[in-house]
Amino acid sequence: MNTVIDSGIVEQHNAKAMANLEADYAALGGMLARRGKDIEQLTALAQTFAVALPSWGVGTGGTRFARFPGPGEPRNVFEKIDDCAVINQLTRATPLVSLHFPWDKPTDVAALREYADRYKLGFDSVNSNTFQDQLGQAHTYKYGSLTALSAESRAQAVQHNVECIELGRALGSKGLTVWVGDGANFPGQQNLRGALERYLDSMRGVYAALPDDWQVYIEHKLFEPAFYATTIADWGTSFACATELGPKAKCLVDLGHHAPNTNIEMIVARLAQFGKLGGFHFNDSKYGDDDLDSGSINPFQLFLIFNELADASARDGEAFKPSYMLDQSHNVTDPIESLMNSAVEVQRAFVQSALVDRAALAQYQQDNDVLQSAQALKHAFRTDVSPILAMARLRSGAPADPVGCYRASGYRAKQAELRPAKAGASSSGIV
Ligand code: PSV
Ligand code: MN
Ligand code: MN
Repeated sequence: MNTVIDSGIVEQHNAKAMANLEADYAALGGMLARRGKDIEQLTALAQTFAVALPSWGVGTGGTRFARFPGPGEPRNVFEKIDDCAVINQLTRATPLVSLHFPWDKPTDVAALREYADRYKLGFDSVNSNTFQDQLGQAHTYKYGSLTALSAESRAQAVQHNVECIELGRALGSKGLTVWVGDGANFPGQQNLRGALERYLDSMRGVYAALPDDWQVYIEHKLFEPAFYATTIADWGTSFACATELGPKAKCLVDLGHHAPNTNIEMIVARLAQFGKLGGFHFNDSKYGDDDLDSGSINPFQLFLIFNELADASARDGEAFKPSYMLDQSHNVTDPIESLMNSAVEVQRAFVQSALVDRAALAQYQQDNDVLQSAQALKHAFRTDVSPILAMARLRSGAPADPVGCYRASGYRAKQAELRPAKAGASSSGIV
């Protein structure tokens, strides 16, 4: 397998970190043993964790106002794969990449698959894009895509999704994520029911093109760019559409796509209960679809979501397998560092959720012992599982501290030389 960072650098880093890590691991192991938890089992569990990387996340993001490019940004999908390979090499938690079309549409699909394969990277669900007009496109999406009144725009949007499936198939992916920004900016602009009828009609065309072993993920979002009424605004609409379409259609929960203070973990519980939880776009937010790093604002919410996932797993076993992906925008940090950190934060919530004493919690609930029920969750959340995560990485050939090792490797500085900024790239541009 090809690696981007010299494995000697990782070994050197771990040699320095080993003594402290072993001490911390032994201390945590002892504490967990007194709680009836086997640290070795938890470390093995941590090693199974995987969250997919968004191809668009390795470039510096932007806001509606400006974009401030960083040094050594990837200039094409192959360079994006290189950066994703770094993240996976240093975390061993991100073996799949999720591509967005046409942003990252390869001219040679087989070559891209082979290129990724050399790093042992695979492809997660592919994402369609009918929220922008592309150069030379025949029909505009200005007034909607899958919901447009224009039959031509709708047909074009369906066709684009079908092409995404074809591309994804050639890449070995098994799912299509559909997010549309369709909706209305003003009351009266749209017949609300009519728009959803057209959406469903279009999605039936997309659904019909799905291979047998594929799923389509419907991603809801409260608002933006439609500021009055978004067609697929909430999980209820998403659930109704996924149910209408059939068993291959599931709902995708992007953490940033809800009103502030929404109880997202309850949405997760509901979708899991009815077999429609397809997957996640992890990120964090304070106000809206901020796309901040996972776990950076509200790590307790992330933990509570994983607590519901652990409950669903305990109930449904192997059959319960939602797909995990990061969907973030990195405006002021090195995207590689943010993505590594975020993967680790999601993995942290996963491991913490395994610390919940489910039998004790069930008994507290049975006894209406409200205080202890809440404490059962807090106890798990407050446990610092960092030594487990570091040891899991180490055993999988990754560094104890991914960001520290990445900085020591000088990868970014090297890329800044190899990938010179395009002329004018430092001026701000709307993304
Ligand atoms: C929309 O806000 C979204 O979350 C969807 O997943 C898009 O495909 C993605 O962001 C990338 O812009
Ligand atoms: Mn998303
Ligand atoms: Mn979003």
